[in-house]
Amino acid sequence: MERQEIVLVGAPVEEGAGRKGCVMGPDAYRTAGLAVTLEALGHAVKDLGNLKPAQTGNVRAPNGTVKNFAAYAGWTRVLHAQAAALGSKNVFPIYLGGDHSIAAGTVSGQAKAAAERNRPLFVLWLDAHSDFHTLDSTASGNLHGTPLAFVAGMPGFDGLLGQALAHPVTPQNIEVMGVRSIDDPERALLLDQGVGVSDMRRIDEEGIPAILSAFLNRVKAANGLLHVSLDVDFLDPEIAPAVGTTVPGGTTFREAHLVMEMLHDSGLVSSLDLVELNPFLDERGKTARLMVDLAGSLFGRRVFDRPTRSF
Ligand code: B3U
Ligand code: MN
Ligand code: MN
Repeated sequence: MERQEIVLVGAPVEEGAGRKGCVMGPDAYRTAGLAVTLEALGHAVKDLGNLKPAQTGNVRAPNGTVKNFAAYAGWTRVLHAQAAALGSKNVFPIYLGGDHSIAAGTVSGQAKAAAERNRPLFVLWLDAHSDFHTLDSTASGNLHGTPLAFVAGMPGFDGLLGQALAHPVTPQNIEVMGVRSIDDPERALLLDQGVGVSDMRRIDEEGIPAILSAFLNRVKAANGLLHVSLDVDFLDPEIAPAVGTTVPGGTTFREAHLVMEMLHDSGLVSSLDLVELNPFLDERGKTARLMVDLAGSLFGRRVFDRPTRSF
């Protein structure tokens, strides 16, 4: 990867999560030194600061279970517009969450920009959960469990943007990796739609390199762009405690860095979400620093230089 123009976009959103605290996420990444880490790797970094949600007037929740639907719509609209604009420029946006509901806007906006450039958008969803609930299937009503279904074009979400999603991500172009908690309706829909799912068993049996290189080869063959959405709970809670929805048995420090290093070497990644960091639950900044460290690996930090491998 050459020198990148990186743009940081803060999305202090916590309404999609079941507990408060993700609102502090963007500032925790700043405190943990995200910009200086990326600059030290030779990149240019511009921080746009934190966005505010769009006014949505009288958007109504589609049912009584979903929580904070108007906030979800307001954030999705502003982030969709921002991501569509950044995706048409020669910059690399990093969206600083905020809970994972921000990805409804970031990914849909990046997909719009990709479509305008006649490139398919692929999505690598690094998460303990698949976040593939529709507004009808969610039992918790926590909307951070729904953004991937929205961006994949599943029905029932028109209230979010106020119109149908014009550029959904093709479900077969999505890979959910690190997953170890899927609810029954999500499982059925993932299977039906042909979404790629590498759960922890598959990671244990096949290993990160085989799974990820196969996916990256598909992105490359399709001349695709790749959005990476990194949920803190992709990582094992022992190394990343600052998240409201810990699930044991997550990826290790070494596996996570390997994912980032392979992504870097592929040269295919064009945008990134860092989501679900809840600094209120952190231990002396350990999780925030790990997330910044992983971003460093994605942007080219390596211990020993050798000619770039292509996957
Ligand atoms: N699938 C559950 C749990 C969950 C999803 N995403 C997160 N948690 N972070 C739900 O509430 O939809
Ligand atoms: Mn998630
Ligand atoms: Mn998760």
